[in-house]
Amino acid sequence: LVYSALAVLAAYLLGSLSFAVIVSRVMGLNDPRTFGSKNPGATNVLRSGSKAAAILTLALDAAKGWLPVALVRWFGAPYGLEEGTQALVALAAFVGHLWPVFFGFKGGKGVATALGVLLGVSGWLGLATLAAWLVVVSISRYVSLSSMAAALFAPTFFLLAGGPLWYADHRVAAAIGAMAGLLVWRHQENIGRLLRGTESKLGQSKNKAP
Ligand code: NKO
Repeated sequence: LVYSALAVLAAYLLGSLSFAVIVSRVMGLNDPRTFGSKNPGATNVLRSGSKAAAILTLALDAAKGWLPVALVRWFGAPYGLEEGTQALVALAAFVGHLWPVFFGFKGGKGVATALGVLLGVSGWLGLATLAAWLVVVSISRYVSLSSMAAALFAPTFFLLAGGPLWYADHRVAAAIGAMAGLLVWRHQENIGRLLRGTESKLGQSKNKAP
Protein backbone atom coordinates (compact mmCIF):
# COMPACT_ATOMS: atom_id res chain seq x y z
CA LEU A 1 0.00 0.00 0.00
CA VAL A 2 2.89 2.38 0.78
CA TYR A 3 4.48 1.71 -2.63
CA SER A 4 1.12 2.16 -4.28
CA ALA A 5 0.55 5.54 -2.58
CA LEU A 6 4.07 6.71 -3.46
CA ALA A 7 3.60 5.69 -7.09
CA VAL A 8 0.30 7.59 -7.29
CA LEU A 9 1.84 10.71 -5.71
CA ALA A 10 4.85 10.58 -8.07
CA ALA A 11 2.53 10.18 -11.07
CA TYR A 12 0.46 13.20 -9.97
CA LEU A 13 3.60 15.36 -9.57
CA LEU A 14 4.90 14.22 -12.97
CA GLY A 15 1.51 14.94 -14.56
CA SER A 16 1.62 18.41 -12.99
CA LEU A 17 4.54 19.39 -15.25
CA SER A 18 2.71 21.50 -17.80
CA PHE A 19 5.06 21.01 -20.73
CA ALA A 20 3.22 23.48 -22.98
CA VAL A 21 4.21 26.21 -20.52
CA ILE A 22 7.68 24.81 -19.78
CA VAL A 23 8.66 24.22 -23.44
CA SER A 24 7.32 27.64 -24.49
CA ARG A 25 9.28 29.33 -21.70
CA VAL A 26 12.51 27.47 -22.52
CA MET A 27 12.15 28.21 -26.25
CA GLY A 28 11.33 31.88 -25.64
CA LEU A 29 7.78 31.67 -27.03
CA ASN A 30 4.67 33.37 -25.67
CA ASP A 31 2.89 31.65 -22.79
CA PRO A 32 0.17 29.46 -24.37
CA ARG A 33 -2.19 30.48 -21.56
CA THR A 34 -2.27 34.03 -22.97
CA PHE A 35 -3.33 33.53 -26.61
CA GLY A 36 -5.48 31.39 -28.91
CA SER A 37 -7.64 29.00 -26.90
CA LYS A 38 -5.54 29.90 -23.79
CA ASN A 39 -5.05 26.15 -23.32
CA PRO A 40 -1.66 24.83 -22.21
CA GLY A 41 -1.57 22.06 -24.82
CA ALA A 42 0.30 21.06 -27.97
CA THR A 43 -2.40 22.42 -30.29
CA ASN A 44 -2.27 25.88 -28.79
CA VAL A 45 1.54 25.88 -28.74
CA LEU A 46 1.31 25.21 -32.48
CA ARG A 47 -0.64 28.48 -32.77
CA SER A 48 2.51 30.29 -31.60
CA GLY A 49 3.95 29.28 -34.97
CA SER A 50 6.53 26.77 -33.74
CA LYS A 51 5.94 23.27 -35.00
CA ALA A 52 8.99 22.01 -33.10
CA ALA A 53 7.67 23.38 -29.81
CA ALA A 54 4.26 21.81 -30.45
CA ILE A 55 5.77 18.40 -31.23
CA LEU A 56 8.03 18.60 -28.18
CA THR A 57 5.03 19.51 -26.00
CA LEU A 58 3.03 16.60 -27.41
CA ALA A 59 5.93 14.17 -26.84
CA LEU A 60 6.64 15.28 -23.27
CA ASP A 61 2.97 15.53 -22.21
CA ALA A 62 2.46 12.02 -23.61
CA ALA A 63 5.65 10.71 -21.97
CA LYS A 64 4.48 11.81 -18.53
CA GLY A 65 1.34 9.68 -18.97
CA TRP A 66 3.25 6.75 -20.43
CA LEU A 67 6.12 6.55 -17.92
CA PRO A 68 4.28 5.88 -14.63
CA VAL A 69 1.97 3.32 -16.26
CA ALA A 70 4.84 1.53 -18.01
CA LEU A 71 6.95 1.49 -14.84
CA VAL A 72 4.12 -0.06 -12.82
CA ARG A 73 3.43 -2.58 -15.58
CA TRP A 74 7.04 -3.66 -16.01
CA PHE A 75 8.54 -3.34 -12.54
CA GLY A 76 5.55 -3.16 -10.19
CA ALA A 77 4.95 -6.83 -9.46
CA PRO A 78 7.79 -7.36 -6.91
CA TYR A 79 6.39 -4.39 -4.96
CA GLY A 80 2.85 -5.69 -5.06
CA LEU A 81 1.74 -3.16 -7.67
CA GLU A 82 -0.76 -4.60 -10.14
CA GLU A 83 -3.67 -3.38 -12.28
CA GLY A 84 -5.33 -1.44 -9.46
CA THR A 85 -2.21 0.70 -9.06
CA GLN A 86 -1.79 0.89 -12.83
CA ALA A 87 -5.29 2.39 -13.05
CA LEU A 88 -4.60 4.84 -10.21
CA VAL A 89 -1.25 6.10 -11.53
CA ALA A 90 -2.83 6.56 -14.96
CA LEU A 91 -5.58 8.67 -13.43
CA ALA A 92 -3.09 10.53 -11.21
CA ALA A 93 -0.88 11.61 -14.13
CA PHE A 94 -3.98 12.69 -16.08
CA VAL A 95 -5.43 14.60 -13.10
CA GLY A 96 -2.01 16.24 -12.61
CA HIS A 97 -2.17 17.53 -16.17
CA LEU A 98 -5.69 18.91 -15.69
CA TRP A 99 -5.04 20.36 -12.22
CA PRO A 100 -1.27 20.88 -11.92
CA VAL A 101 0.00 21.66 -8.43
CA PHE A 102 2.91 23.65 -9.93
CA PHE A 103 0.73 25.89 -12.10
CA GLY A 104 -2.07 27.10 -9.83
CA PHE A 105 -4.17 24.02 -10.64
CA LYS A 106 -4.93 25.46 -14.10
CA GLY A 107 -3.93 22.80 -16.60
CA GLY A 108 -4.85 21.43 -19.99
CA LYS A 109 -7.39 19.08 -21.53
CA GLY A 110 -5.46 15.84 -21.18
CA VAL A 111 -5.36 14.64 -24.76
CA ALA A 112 -1.61 14.03 -25.12
CA THR A 113 -1.33 12.67 -21.58
CA ALA A 114 -4.23 10.26 -22.19
CA LEU A 115 -2.49 9.08 -25.36
CA GLY A 116 0.63 8.38 -23.31
CA VAL A 117 -1.42 6.48 -20.73
CA LEU A 118 -3.03 4.36 -23.45
CA LEU A 119 0.39 3.56 -24.96
CA GLY A 120 1.56 2.55 -21.48
CA VAL A 121 -1.45 0.29 -20.95
CA SER A 122 -0.99 -1.30 -24.38
CA GLY A 123 0.94 -0.21 -27.45
CA TRP A 124 -1.87 -1.54 -29.63
CA LEU A 125 -4.51 0.41 -27.75
CA GLY A 126 -2.50 3.63 -28.02
CA LEU A 127 -1.79 3.17 -31.72
CA ALA A 128 -5.41 2.26 -32.52
CA THR A 129 -6.67 5.36 -30.70
CA LEU A 130 -4.05 7.53 -32.39
CA ALA A 131 -5.17 6.10 -35.74
CA ALA A 132 -8.79 7.03 -34.96
CA TRP A 133 -7.65 10.58 -34.05
CA LEU A 134 -5.69 10.86 -37.31
CA VAL A 135 -8.65 9.70 -39.41
CA VAL A 136 -11.02 12.24 -37.84
CA VAL A 137 -8.50 15.11 -38.00
CA SER A 138 -7.62 14.41 -41.63
CA ILE A 139 -11.31 14.59 -42.53
CA SER A 140 -12.48 17.42 -40.25
CA ARG A 141 -9.27 19.45 -39.59
CA TYR A 142 -10.62 20.08 -36.06
CA VAL A 143 -8.17 18.93 -33.37
CA SER A 144 -10.73 19.28 -30.58
CA LEU A 145 -13.37 17.23 -32.39
CA SER A 146 -10.81 14.53 -33.17
CA SER A 147 -9.68 14.42 -29.54
CA MET A 148 -13.26 13.97 -28.32
CA ALA A 149 -13.95 11.29 -30.93
CA ALA A 150 -10.77 9.45 -29.88
CA ALA A 151 -11.87 9.71 -26.24
CA LEU A 152 -15.12 7.90 -27.05
CA PHE A 153 -13.26 5.35 -29.15
CA ALA A 154 -10.57 4.46 -26.55
CA PRO A 155 -12.71 2.87 -23.80
CA THR A 156 -14.91 1.17 -26.39
CA PHE A 157 -11.89 -0.34 -28.11
CA PHE A 158 -10.31 -1.30 -24.77
CA LEU A 159 -13.36 -3.34 -23.84
CA LEU A 160 -14.10 -4.74 -27.31
CA ALA A 161 -10.59 -5.91 -28.24
CA GLY A 162 -9.57 -6.88 -24.72
CA GLY A 163 -8.68 -10.54 -24.48
CA PRO A 164 -6.71 -11.29 -27.62
CA LEU A 165 -4.73 -8.03 -27.66
CA TRP A 166 -4.53 -7.07 -23.98
CA TYR A 167 -5.87 -7.95 -20.56
CA ALA A 168 -8.94 -5.69 -20.21
CA ASP A 169 -8.86 -5.30 -16.44
CA HIS A 170 -12.03 -3.58 -15.17
CA ARG A 171 -10.11 -1.08 -12.99
CA VAL A 172 -8.00 0.03 -15.96
CA ALA A 173 -11.20 0.22 -18.01
CA ALA A 174 -12.77 2.45 -15.37
CA ALA A 175 -9.71 4.74 -15.39
CA ILE A 176 -9.83 5.03 -19.18
CA GLY A 177 -13.57 5.75 -19.02
CA ALA A 178 -13.03 8.44 -16.38
CA MET A 179 -10.27 10.05 -18.44
CA ALA A 180 -12.50 10.04 -21.51
CA GLY A 181 -15.30 11.73 -19.56
CA LEU A 182 -13.01 14.40 -18.10
CA LEU A 183 -11.38 14.97 -21.49
CA VAL A 184 -14.72 15.70 -23.19
CA TRP A 185 -15.85 17.85 -20.24
CA ARG A 186 -12.65 19.94 -20.58
CA HIS A 187 -13.57 20.61 -24.22
CA GLN A 188 -16.86 22.38 -23.44
CA GLU A 189 -15.61 25.72 -24.85
CA ASN A 190 -14.49 23.89 -28.00
CA ILE A 191 -17.93 22.26 -28.26
CA GLY A 192 -19.52 25.71 -28.11
CA ARG A 193 -17.20 27.03 -30.82
CA LEU A 194 -17.80 23.95 -32.98
CA LEU A 195 -21.56 24.47 -32.72
CA ARG A 196 -21.22 28.19 -33.53
CA GLY A 197 -18.83 27.41 -36.39
CA THR A 198 -16.02 29.51 -34.88
CA GLU A 199 -13.60 26.73 -33.92
CA SER A 200 -10.23 27.17 -35.66
CA LYS A 201 -9.09 24.43 -38.00
CA LEU A 202 -5.63 22.92 -38.18
CA GLY A 203 -3.24 25.06 -40.22
CA GLN A 204 -5.47 28.10 -39.85
CA SER A 205 -5.43 31.36 -37.87
CA LYS A 206 -2.10 31.59 -36.10
CA ASN A 207 -2.37 33.49 -32.83
CA LYS A 208 -5.94 34.55 -33.57
CA ALA A 209 -8.33 34.64 -30.64
CA PRO A 210 -10.94 31.90 -30.93
O1 NKO B 1 -6.23 24.67 -28.06
O2 NKO B 1 -8.55 24.05 -27.35
P1 NKO B 1 -7.45 23.78 -28.32
O3 NKO B 1 -7.93 23.93 -29.74
O4 NKO B 1 -3.66 20.22 -27.52
O5 NKO B 1 -6.94 22.32 -28.13
C1 NKO B 1 -7.83 21.22 -28.28
C2 NKO B 1 -7.06 19.93 -28.20
C3 NKO B 1 -6.24 19.88 -26.94
O6 NKO B 1 -5.31 18.82 -26.99
C4 NKO B 1 -4.02 19.09 -27.32
C5 NKO B 1 -3.12 17.92 -27.46
C6 NKO B 1 -3.07 17.50 -28.89
C7 NKO B 1 -2.53 16.13 -29.11
C8 NKO B 1 -2.76 15.62 -30.49
C9 NKO B 1 -2.42 14.18 -30.71
C10 NKO B 1 -3.16 13.23 -29.87
C11 NKO B 1 -3.81 12.13 -30.58
C12 NKO B 1 -4.37 11.02 -29.76
C13 NKO B 1 -5.58 11.28 -28.95
C14 NKO B 1 -5.97 10.22 -28.01
C15 NKO B 1 -6.93 10.63 -26.95
C16 NKO B 1 -7.50 9.48 -26.23
C17 NKO B 1 -8.23 9.75 -24.98
C18 NKO B 1 -8.65 8.54 -24.29
C19 NKO B 1 -9.18 8.66 -22.93
O7 NKO B 1 -7.96 18.86 -28.26
